[in-house]
Amino acid sequence: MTYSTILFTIVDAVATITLNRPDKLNAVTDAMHAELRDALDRVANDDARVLVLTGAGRGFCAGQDLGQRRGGELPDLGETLDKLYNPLIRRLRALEMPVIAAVNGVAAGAGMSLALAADIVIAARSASFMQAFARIGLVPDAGSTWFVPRLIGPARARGLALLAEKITAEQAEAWGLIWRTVDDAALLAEIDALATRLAAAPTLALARIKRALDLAEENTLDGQLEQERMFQSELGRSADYREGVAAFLDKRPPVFKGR
Ligand code: LHQ
Repeated sequence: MTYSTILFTIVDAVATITLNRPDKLNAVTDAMHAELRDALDRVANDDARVLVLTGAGRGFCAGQDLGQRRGGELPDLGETLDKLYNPLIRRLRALEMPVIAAVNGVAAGAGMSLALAADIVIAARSASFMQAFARIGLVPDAGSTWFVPRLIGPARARGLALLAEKITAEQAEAWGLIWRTVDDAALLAEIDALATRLAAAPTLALARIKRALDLAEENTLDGQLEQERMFQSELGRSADYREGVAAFLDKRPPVFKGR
């Protein structure tokens, strides 16, 4: 498939998807969804060990492309979510490698949800986040009503969703919505360094960490202790655990294969 709305590369086990409709702040179209599906198939089937998600130009992603939504017959937005957004969010969360969102500019509506679906969110200082949905008469979707209160608590989540105000990257970091804010000029280098580091990490363990933390959102302590036991049994038999222990005892850096 040739892409017209995203850019996609895999270099040295680092997969990068760049949303690429800069004139529209990378608002998401049906065509972009199709290209994202195709790219994510390639990420899962290739030798990628980390995925970076970012945007071209001055925005990260302005959510659903509203240009596709003016007039005409009223679409069933539930169907749009069911067919396009929900599978995308589920897929990113389930991806068996870390996903980094490099938020280079505004992340609004479902664009903010997309960023928050990542495991590690790093934003440029000039970037911003907006639960834009209420401005057009909608409820936060694509996971935002799940992600936001868990990350920053119910009081702030309600304020953000009901008032639909933009917050700065620094505010997002201070509230614990994202991992870190960096200077605009440093974003690329920071993301490169982090992606390179994660591409050399014990990928299977990172995949199980993601899953364990997701399961913990619903589990009792008892259930979670059992879950940890099962994952640890599996990882205890992995090549990377063997290598990690050997490298520690040999006082040398480990060489993980991701298995
Ligand atoms: C856009 C968009 C956009 C098209 C900027 N579409 N063109 C909804 C429905 C279906 C099911 C699934 O779920 C969803 C979830 C959603 O995502 S709903 C929320 C959709 N997003 C929004 O409501 C955000 C709309 N955008 C904005 O409020 C502003 O553009 C923000 C605050 C993001 C940025 O403001 P500025 O920096 O002032 O930029 P701008 O407004 O001038 O935008 C630049 C261009 O991008 C402009 O185009 P133009 O041709 O006039 O230069 C905008 O029209 C276009 N654009 N967002 N979502």
